[in-house]
Amino acid sequence: MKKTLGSFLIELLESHGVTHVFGIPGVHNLELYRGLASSRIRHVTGRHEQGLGFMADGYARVARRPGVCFTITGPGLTNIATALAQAYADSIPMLVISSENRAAEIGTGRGFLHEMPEQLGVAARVSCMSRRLMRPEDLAEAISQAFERMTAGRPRPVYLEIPRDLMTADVSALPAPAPAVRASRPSAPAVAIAQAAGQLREASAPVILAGGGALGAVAELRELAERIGAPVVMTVNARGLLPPTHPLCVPASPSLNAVRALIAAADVTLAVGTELGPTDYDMYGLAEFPRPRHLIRIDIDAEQLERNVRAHLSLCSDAAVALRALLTMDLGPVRTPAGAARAAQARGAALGELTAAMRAQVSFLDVIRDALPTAILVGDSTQPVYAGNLDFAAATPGSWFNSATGYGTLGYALPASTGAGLAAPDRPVVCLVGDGGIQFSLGELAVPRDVDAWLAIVIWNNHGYGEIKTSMLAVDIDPVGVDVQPPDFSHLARAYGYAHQVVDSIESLRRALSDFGARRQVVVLEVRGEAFE
Ligand SMILES: Cc1ncc(C[n+]2csc(CCOP(=O)(O)OP(=O)(O)O)c2C)c(N)n1
Ligand SMILES: [Mg+2]
Repeated sequence: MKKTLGSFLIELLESHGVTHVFGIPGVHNLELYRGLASSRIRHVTGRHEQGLGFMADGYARVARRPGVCFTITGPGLTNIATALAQAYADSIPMLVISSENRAAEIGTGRGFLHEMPEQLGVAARVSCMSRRLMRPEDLAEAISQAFERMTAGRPRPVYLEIPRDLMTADVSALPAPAPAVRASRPSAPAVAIAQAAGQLREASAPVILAGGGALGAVAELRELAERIGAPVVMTVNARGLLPPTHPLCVPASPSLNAVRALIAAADVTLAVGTELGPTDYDMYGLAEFPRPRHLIRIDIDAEQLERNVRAHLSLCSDAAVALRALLTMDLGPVRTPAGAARAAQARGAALGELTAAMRAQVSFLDVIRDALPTAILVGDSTQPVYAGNLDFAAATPGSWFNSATGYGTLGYALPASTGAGLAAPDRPVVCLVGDGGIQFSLGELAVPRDVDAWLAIVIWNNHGYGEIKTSMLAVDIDPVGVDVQPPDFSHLARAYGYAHQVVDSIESLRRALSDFGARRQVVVLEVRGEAFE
């Protein structure tokens, strides 16, 4: 019986453990859908390709596996390019498989449907690998290569395009795909580990800076921190690595003076899986992050070790591999209590740096976390998310991520929260989005209903681009273009069959969350922003 390349692709994805594909079908990629309905893979249809990409991103962060998307030639690819760029900036593994015109049509400029110049080149700019399938017999190898690139080193998006005429090729004579092998992760040489261990053993006031790259090393990082008594400063993507009640937890931004003072006073600073990049370490672009007195960096990406802040000792390694090796070494006596006092001091001082409005917004987030301890909070670029990025203690690793950092795309939160929920179907998800940001991806409001999500869409409604208005006023620009009126969210919720509630006090927030937490549902909670200022 004939087996087409398209149906073979589905088999290959299954063999790599893919459970969900986020896609929008069209005539060009039709053949990718052959065999999908009878496979174990669940297809989730977005309403715009940017939404697909953000769903895959949210899915990948929570599942800790690549998110996979199917798009069409041309506009499908340009629409998803923003999500690719967001995933690239945040080191998220995502595989976008797109159609291309027939091999002989590509690059002719004749004006075929969806034809665009240099589709492959556009995708290459926002992915760590961009490849066109040239021969049907290369598919299994191409998919293996894609998964290797997404999982063996620094995770980043990968792009694969398949000319339409290849999709129908008969591949029934090709051998069955070999089982996927897990690539080994890079590790630092033993001598560098020994050096780092020696420096940590001698340290009397060490500090750890943890980034998203440490999320695969939760237990190891905690054990190391406790052994050497190091407060753990967590970037946005690392929040929750230590629970809020842990004595060494510093869930505050290294952009704050209090946290910088903690690091400045450290004799040894160990940075694990963190870019030391400006959106975490200098969130408001006020002053470059100062180089610590003695910096040890662990990063899986050799190039990243050269960026932002030069280390005194660099270890190119997977975080868990390096930390496990360090834990086998002599690190001196256990010194948790001394570090706990420094962590407590930094936490207190950090809170003191927030404005009253920001403190109110952090309390708002605390109420959400405490009412829904297992929830995943997915944020957009909106005021309470900025405040949280400065000083919010997430309950668990990976339960706080947003687009207010890094690439910073408005409209991320709604689709990303839907994807997050698909990866953790038994956990409630809270989408934190502004009235401006949600309008960037309103169409994706339909998807939570499609997938029977457990999602609270918390809209911070301040009737416009609040933070941008504040920024204009701060530099003496007469506000213009920022007082944009939102739609009536109660009508909008009704259009999709979701309940809608207004939240204008901590009590009404608690009530709404308790109802939401009691059963699987999608609710729209419209927050009157001014009530929390
Ligand atoms: C795609 C995109 N376009 C523009 C911006 C610039 N921008 C950042 S925040 C913001 C306003 C967002 O308004 P809203 O979601 O209501 O949040 P608020 O500041 O009012 O809390 C804008 C326009 C952006 N981050 N992303
Ligand atoms: Mg707003």
